[in-house]
Amino acid sequence: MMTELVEQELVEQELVEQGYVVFPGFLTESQVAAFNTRIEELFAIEGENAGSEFKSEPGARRLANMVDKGELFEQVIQAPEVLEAVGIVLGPDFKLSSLNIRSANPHNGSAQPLHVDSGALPDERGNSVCNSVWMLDDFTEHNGALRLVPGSHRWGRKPEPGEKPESELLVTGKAGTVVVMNAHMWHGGTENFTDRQRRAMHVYYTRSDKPQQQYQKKWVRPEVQARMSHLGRRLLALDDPRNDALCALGAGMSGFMK
Ligand SMILES: O=C(O)CCC(=O)C(=O)O
Repeated sequence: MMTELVEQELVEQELVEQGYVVFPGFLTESQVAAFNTRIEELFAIEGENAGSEFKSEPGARRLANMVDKGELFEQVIQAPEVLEAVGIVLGPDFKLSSLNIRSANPHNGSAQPLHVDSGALPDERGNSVCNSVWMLDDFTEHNGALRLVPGSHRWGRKPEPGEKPESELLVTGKAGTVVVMNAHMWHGGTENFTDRQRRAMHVYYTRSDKPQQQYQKKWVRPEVQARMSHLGRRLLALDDPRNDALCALGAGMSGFMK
């Protein structure tokens, strides 16, 4: 009990001060394998249309609208430990913004720019965006691991093009590791210098008064919506007229993709 409390306080401290927390070994090897099998199946089925529900990115394969694409993804958005960490960043009132796959191509020749997700800065109510990056391959120094700038979520501005603070660091880890981050913190994928894909799942949340990046009620098929749990429906904002109105005005912002 005591240990749990201490661990919770550490998670909170890291998220508040550094802007991120790492959960190693969050998924087992067989869970990682199951995600990757389904993801490769989807890349093969969707072909050139892969990711078309959102945006494409040079140097990376992407899939979007993942809640719709297999029961294992319906569970992913509801992971209690991740939701607890997201609540520390966003407060109690949040929803899923999008669930995407990003796979940095072998020898892709460039890094993502440092960015904040959805181009969002904290506002008078505080933080509005929180992302989790689920490693589906080992993230190494050479294969396009996530870079981030600890504490930059408190700087109140976005990075200038090409800006590279000295405090930037690389987050490496084994497949199955999950990084929860305040997505106002400057971050981005790095260049993949290896011969293999580097896959990750991005489970992205936003405060309830902001539009979803992908309007889940539009994209997730009715039969999938119908079998969602109470928590799942709430996270997808399926019964939330305010979300309908917000998304009608404009969903779909990325931090750097056009
Ligand atoms: O996949 C990664 O390592 C980070 C990707 C990212 O920051 C993004 O696509 O917004």
